[in-house]
Amino acid sequence: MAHSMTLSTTLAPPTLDEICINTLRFLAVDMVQKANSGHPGLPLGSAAMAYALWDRLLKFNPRDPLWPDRDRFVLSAGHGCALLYALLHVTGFDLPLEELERFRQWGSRTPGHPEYGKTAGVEATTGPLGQGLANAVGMAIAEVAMAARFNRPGHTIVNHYTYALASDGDLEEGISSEAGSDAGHLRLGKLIVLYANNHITIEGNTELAFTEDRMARFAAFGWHVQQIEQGNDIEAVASALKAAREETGRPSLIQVRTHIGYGSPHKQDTAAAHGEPLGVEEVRLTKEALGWPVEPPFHVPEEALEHFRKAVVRGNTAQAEWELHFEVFAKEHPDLAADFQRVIHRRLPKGWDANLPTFTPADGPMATRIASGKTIAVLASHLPEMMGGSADLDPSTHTSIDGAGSFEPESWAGRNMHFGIREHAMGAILNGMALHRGLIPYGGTFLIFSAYMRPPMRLAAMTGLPVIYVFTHDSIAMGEDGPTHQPVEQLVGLRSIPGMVVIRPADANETVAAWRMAIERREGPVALVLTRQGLPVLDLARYPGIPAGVPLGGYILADSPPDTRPDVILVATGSEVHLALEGRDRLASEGVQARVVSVPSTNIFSMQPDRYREKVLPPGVPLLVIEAGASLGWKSYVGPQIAVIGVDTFGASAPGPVVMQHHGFTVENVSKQTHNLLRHAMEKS
Ligand SMILES: Cc1ncc(C[n+]2csc(CCOP(=O)(O)OP(=O)(O)O)c2C)c(N)n1
Repeated sequence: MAHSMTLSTTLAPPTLDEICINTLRFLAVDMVQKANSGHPGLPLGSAAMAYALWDRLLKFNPRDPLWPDRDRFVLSAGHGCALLYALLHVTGFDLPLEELERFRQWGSRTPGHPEYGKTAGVEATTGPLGQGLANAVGMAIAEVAMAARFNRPGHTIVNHYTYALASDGDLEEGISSEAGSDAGHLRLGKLIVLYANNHITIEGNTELAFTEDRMARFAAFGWHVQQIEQGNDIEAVASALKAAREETGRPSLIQVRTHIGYGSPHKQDTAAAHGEPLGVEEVRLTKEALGWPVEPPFHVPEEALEHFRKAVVRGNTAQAEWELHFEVFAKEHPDLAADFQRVIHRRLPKGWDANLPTFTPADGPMATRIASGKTIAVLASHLPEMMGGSADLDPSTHTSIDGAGSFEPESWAGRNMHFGIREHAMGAILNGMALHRGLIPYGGTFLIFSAYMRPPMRLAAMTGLPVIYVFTHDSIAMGEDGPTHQPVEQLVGLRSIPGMVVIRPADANETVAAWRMAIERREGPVALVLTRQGLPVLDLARYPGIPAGVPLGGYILADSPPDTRPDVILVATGSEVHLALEGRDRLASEGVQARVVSVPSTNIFSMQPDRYREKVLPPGVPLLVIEAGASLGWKSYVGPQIAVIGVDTFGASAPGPVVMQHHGFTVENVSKQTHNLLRHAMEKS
């Protein structure tokens, strides 16, 4: 067993660095042991390199964890969070020792994986492997984009590094290749990844499944790569980190040979150290092996604490210097400085929604993706912080900002991002950009491929990140490309993510209102779901309720004649609203009075007070729902007297109108289903 630095084998008294590293190791070990749950192996093996970074190089202020120009540190291997909590505690963040003692317990600030917003100093919610690494790419992108926008000769207001600590699992996940490839292409020189190469994952040795040359792989992505054979050698780690910082034209990967469960006589270098407490006896043996007092647990030697807490003075000083510099910058560039403060605090400027388009039937038929593109053009002219793009689909998604240039190496001021065909990384990069703050990030692809980016979308919702998704080609009506490209279950799937707001506008004017909601929503992500095919524009003169109705999620678009209770309510979303309107006319000619309710967002509608919802959908009135997506969700949503025209198969390859017709999206079927529904209701009453 390679205990080259165990304190018991050296006669010399431990150095302060060694004491500090062991403080981190055993805080983590004791946390896991007390919780009887967690991952001690990675903290034991990676404490030294994390210490080298946090002690020697990382720029942060424990007293102001959100200082905009701090370095970012993402623990991509989120299962090793006991190490992060130990670092946050000892360096003086608002994380008292009692919180470490409550690791993984109800309501603690030390949850089982890092959760952004729960713990001061945690920069990203991590745990699903690979996400953190891609978040770091997004943060590094945000840094260069912000620097391009705000720095001026003599004033480097934005100037920080982004670090990530990644494990084998992070690098095995495909997203690390997507994000790594993008970062290499973009030449993100201030992104530095420490890779804990400990040869162990859950099932055993990495030889079981992970044998490629990781260094060669990242070098091929265009990264600067370095290797360290002895992960406990903090001087080697520190000098590699410095070399990485000097390499300004490429992101850096530092592959560090670490030992999972370092110091544990029976568990080091075995999978047994990965995800379960060492056990009381093994904790004792490990402490003894590394020359650490067995009792008390959660021991923090005074000299270690004193040393770690220098981070507070260091951080305060660094931030004060930055603030002084910012004041001078603000005198010379008052508008720019005000704008910096505005975007960092996610405030919208006055007049941000001026000149938003309104459309008339004369403009139509217009696909909502086209209306979205026109809306982006106006919004982006007022909101320089809007930055986004698509996964190689811009000609289809209409997500680019005309005249704003491409965001490419050496062209960091460009606002149009080219994510390449990398949806998974795109989602996580957008999260990283939002976490960094200062930008309104958005990304587009076809609705069907939202499935490729669900893991980061889920994290965006969990974390409450204001990210905007532009999903086009939103139903079987997209036609000829066939079932592989026709979304069916995506709508209900996205709606089911807690905190995700899905908006599927019915026409160009609803699309403008949807974008307004997306920009205004600061507390979580919004998915805009848009058509490929042209749709009639709803005349605002005839339907004046649209601008006020869309923000409520659902509203009465066209009612039964005044003072009559509708016989049936046709509930529709997106492109099917037009079919509902046609159905209403047809039914009127057949003596049935129908109300049409447009529901651009079920998520938002369900948040409205009962009173409002019952006004829109009075109990007892039968409902026919028309939506070109899986019917799941609607039936429980609105009660028993309901029928759904939906899509519960995979669609088919044919021109869009033909596919829609075969799936029952016709006026005839609306009429037929309504009569069936009413007959059913009569029989039951
Ligand atoms: C996407 C994803 N899949 C699976 C897991 C479950 N998981 C947690 S850690 C881990 C692998 C552990 O190996 P490594 O990344 O090398 O971490 P170490 O063993 O060094 O702690 C797995 C599969 C996960 N967290 N995320």
